[in-house]
Amino acid sequence: MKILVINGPNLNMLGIREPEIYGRATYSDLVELISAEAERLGIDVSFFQSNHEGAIVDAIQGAYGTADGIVINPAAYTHTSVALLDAVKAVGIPTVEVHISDPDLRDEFRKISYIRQACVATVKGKGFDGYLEALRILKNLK
Ligand code: CA2
Repeated sequence: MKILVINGPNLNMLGIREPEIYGRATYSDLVELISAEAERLGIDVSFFQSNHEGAIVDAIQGAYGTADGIVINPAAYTHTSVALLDAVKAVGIPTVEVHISDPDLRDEFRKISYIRQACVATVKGKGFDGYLEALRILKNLK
């Protein structure tokens, strides 16, 4: 089983700023944690992070015909991007939306998620463990 893990804008800054919201661990710690769980689950995992909406659309399209599942934290694009919603719908790959924090408990504008309606599940407010839960959700769909 192949899963692509996509992280959106500013998540490359994990561990550098706002530790009170996102913790002290870095993006490479996150990649390491997910890789270890994927190995345990027998999943072939790959990673993509970008600060650019179009690049994320390209990554979702690139998963077509190659990935069995997508885990995506679209970060701020969660709350703005119809393009990401359309891309997930277009490829038809089971996708889990993940958020490190719980956006529903923060600013009003974070309560909207465009991508959510195309996702099989949303995991939020569980820190980095949310990505591991997302892997297990996708594995259990198979
Ligand atoms: O909780 C999440 O995972 C979010 O997707 C993170 C986004 C935010 O816009 C969403 O509402 C919820 C922001 C990611 C920014 O990441 C940073 C990491 C370190 C320092 C500064 C920002």
